[in-house]
Amino acid sequence: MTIVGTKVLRKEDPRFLTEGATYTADLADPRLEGALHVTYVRSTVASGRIESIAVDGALAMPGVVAVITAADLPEGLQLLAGAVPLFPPDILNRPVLAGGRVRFVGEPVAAVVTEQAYQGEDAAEAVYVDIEPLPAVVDLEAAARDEVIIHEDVGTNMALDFSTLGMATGFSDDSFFEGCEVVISQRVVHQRMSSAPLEVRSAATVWDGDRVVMWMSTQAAHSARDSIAAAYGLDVESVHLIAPDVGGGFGSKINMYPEEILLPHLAEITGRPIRWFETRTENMLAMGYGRAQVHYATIGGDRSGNVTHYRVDVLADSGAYARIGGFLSMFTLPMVSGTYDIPHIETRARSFVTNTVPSEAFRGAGRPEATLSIERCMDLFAAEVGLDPVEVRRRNLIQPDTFPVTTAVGTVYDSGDYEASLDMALQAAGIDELRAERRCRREAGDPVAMGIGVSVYVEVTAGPAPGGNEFAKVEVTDEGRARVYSGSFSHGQSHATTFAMIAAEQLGMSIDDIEVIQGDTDLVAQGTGTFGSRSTQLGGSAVFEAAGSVVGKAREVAADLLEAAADDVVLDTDSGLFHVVGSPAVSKGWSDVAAAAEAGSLVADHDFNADCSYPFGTHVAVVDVDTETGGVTLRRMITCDDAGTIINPIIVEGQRHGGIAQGVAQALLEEVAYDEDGNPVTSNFADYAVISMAELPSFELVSMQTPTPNNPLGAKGVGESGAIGCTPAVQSAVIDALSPLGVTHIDVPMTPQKIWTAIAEANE
Ligand code: MCN
Repeated sequence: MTIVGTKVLRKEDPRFLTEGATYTADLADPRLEGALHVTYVRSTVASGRIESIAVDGALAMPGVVAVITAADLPEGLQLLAGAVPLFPPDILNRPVLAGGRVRFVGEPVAAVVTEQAYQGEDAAEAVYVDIEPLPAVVDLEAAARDEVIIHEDVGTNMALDFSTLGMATGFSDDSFFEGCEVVISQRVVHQRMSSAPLEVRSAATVWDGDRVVMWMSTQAAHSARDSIAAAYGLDVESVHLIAPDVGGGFGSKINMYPEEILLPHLAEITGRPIRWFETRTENMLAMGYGRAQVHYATIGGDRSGNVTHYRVDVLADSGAYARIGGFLSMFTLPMVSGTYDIPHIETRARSFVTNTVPSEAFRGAGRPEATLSIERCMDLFAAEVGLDPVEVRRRNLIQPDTFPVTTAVGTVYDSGDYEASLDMALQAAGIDELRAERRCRREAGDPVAMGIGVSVYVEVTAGPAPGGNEFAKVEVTDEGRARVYSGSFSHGQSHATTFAMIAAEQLGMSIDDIEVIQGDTDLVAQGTGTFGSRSTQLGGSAVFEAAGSVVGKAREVAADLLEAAADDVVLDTDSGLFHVVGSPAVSKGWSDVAAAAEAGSLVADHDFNADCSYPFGTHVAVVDVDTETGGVTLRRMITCDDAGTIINPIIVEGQRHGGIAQGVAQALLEEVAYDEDGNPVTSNFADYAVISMAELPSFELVSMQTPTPNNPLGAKGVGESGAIGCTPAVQSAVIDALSPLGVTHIDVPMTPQKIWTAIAEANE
C-alpha cells in the first residue's frame, strides 16, 4: 500500500488538541513530588571581575534551602564539558557558574534553591554580587582587532581559524581576481537571531539510588544523557534522560546549558528532587542565539555575466565562550558556491569571542549565511554588468546532467535541477505580469515602490560532511501491532506521523497500528537527535531498514505456517497478509505470525549511516516599500523547495511555512541587540520583534521532488529550507524596489528605519 507521499493527518494532533501537551514544567511525575526550585542569579554586567558574592541575606529569606556559587562546586562541575570537539580542552570553555570573571549579561553566578519558585525570585535579589566592571567588547569586528581581550589567559579573542583545520582554502594575493572584467565587494551582515521557542528551557531531576533521572526540554536526549554522565563521572547507563513534549527548539536546545547541568548536583546536596524553568526574559538573556556572522564577499567575472571568481571572509561571533557558534562556519564554508558553477573560490573563516551570550545553532545554522552572501553578490554583479539578476543566475547555475557534482570548495552535491526549480517558481509567480506591473508603477512614480527578489539556493542536510547516522528499532507486538523506537527526537516535526508512515508501508499495517517511541534513553538504546534536518533521511531510513528486517523474520514464521519455503512467501503490503507467491487465497496476518513466533523475536534494529544530502530550490519575494516611511509589505512569497522524496506533504508544507516565516523575520524584523556596554536591549517579546501572521502573506508553495541516491527513501531534509532560501529573496526584493533611487545595499534586518536612512542617503 502506498502511504509514503500521501497526506496523512498528524497522529500527534488529537492528543495536543484534546488533552494538551505535557511540557517539562507541567510534569506531575510522582518522582518529582516535593521538588525544590532553582533560581539563577545572573551577571548584570557584560564584563567584569567578581570581587565578592554575599549570600547570607538570601539564606535568611523564607523558603531558602541553599545558595550555591562556583566556590561550592566540585572540580568536575567547574566547566561545561562536551559540545565543542574542535576546540582544545579547557580553552574558552564555559564555566558552569562564573567564579572570578563574568563575560556576558545573564551569565549564571549563583543558584538559589527554594521550597517554592516565587521564593527563589525574591531570594535571588538578595544575593549581592560585587562586580568590578571591565571594558566590554560587543561588536564582532571590534573583537577581531584584539584591542580588548575577553579571556586574558588565552591572550586573543580568536576562538578558531578554520584554515588551520583545513576547512578553509585561505587567501592568495590580489592577483586572484586578475583577468576579471568586473569585481564587486560587499560586507554582508547576518544579524544575531533568537530561535524564540514557545516553550522556554526547563528541566527537572531526581536521584534514584546511584542513578540520575532527568527530564528536559531538549532536541537530543541521548547526548544530554551523555553530557550529564560525563559531568558527574557516571556510566551512561546511570543516567535516565526523558524528553517530554518539547515546544520547539530550532537549534537552541541541541546542547546542554549550565542551568541544566547543575541540577543533579543540587538534587544530590539537598536530597530532594529539583525543578528549574526560566522566564522569557531569562531565556532572552541566556539561551544561545544564532547567525551572528559578518562576511566580506567579493565576486568577479566577465561582462557577459559569467561569474568566475568568488572570495568570502567569514567572521563568526561565538559569544563569550566557544560553544556551537564558534564552529558553525564549518557549515558555511562548504556551501559558499551556492547553486553556481564558480571555478575559482577562496575562503577564510574565523570565530571570535565577544561579551555576548554564547552562540548556538538556529534553523539553518551556517547555511543561511552562505546563501545570503552569494545571492547578494549575484545581484550586485548583475547590476554591475547590466543584466537581469535572474539571467545572471541562470547563466551560472550548475547543470542537472553534471550530478553528483563537486564544487570548487570540494563539496559534493548529490542531485538537483536548479534551473527547473527557478523556472517553476518564476512561472508560479507570473514573473512577466509582475515585471509589467513594476514597470508601470515605476513609470507612474508610485511612492510605494514595488520590488521583486529571486534567490536560488542549495543547502546541506544531515551534515556536516561526510554525513551521519541514526538508530531505530522496530518490534512487532504479540497482537500483531508494531512499535518503532527512534533515536531521532521530534520537538515539533511530527515524527510520530512520518516514521509511522514509513514503518506502516514496509509492514503493510495501518499507521494506527504503529506507536513511535522516542526521547527516553531507557527505552531507546541509542540516538543522535534532531537537528540539521537529518531525521527523515537518517532516522526515517533506519526505520525503513529495521522494518524491512522484521518483515524478513516474519516471512520465515509465515513460511512455517503456510508450509512453504520462506523464499516463496511474500508480504502483500496492501492487505498486510503473508502468502505464497501466486496463491493469495491462503494467507496469514501479522497476528497469526506474531502468535506463532518465538516471544520477542519479531524485532530488528538498524543504525543507518549515510552521506549528507543537498536540498535546493528557488524563492521569489514580491514587496511594496513605502518610500516615505520605509515600511515594507511582503505581498507574495512563492517558493519551490525540493527535498527529494516527500514522506508527508502536509507536514512538509508546515515545515516550509515555519522556515519561510523565520527567514522573512531575518530579512525584515528580528535582531538580538546589545548596547555598546553589552546590555541586552531585546530581552522580551516587546523589544524583540518576533514575526507573526500579521506581517506575512499566504505562502505560495510549488512542489518538486528530485530524490537523493544517498538513502533508500530518496528523502532529503526540509526543516530548514524555508529559512535558507527566503531571506535573500526578500532582501533582494526590497533593494530592487529602491534601486531606481540609487540604493544598492541594505543590511538585514531591513527595518523601516534602515530603509528610510538608505533612501535619505541615496537622495543626498
Ligand atoms: N519530511 C518529509 N519528507 C522529506 C523531509 C521531511 O515528509 N523529504 C518530514 C519529516 O518526516 C519530518 C519533517 O518533515 O516530520 C522534518 O523533517 P527533516 O527535514 O528530516 O528535519 P528534522 O526532523 O531533522 O527536524 C529538524 C529541523 C530543524 S534542523 C529545525 S532548526 C527545526 C525544524 O526541523 N526546528 C523546528 N522544524 C521545526 N519545527 C518545529 N515545529 N519546531 C522546531 O523547533
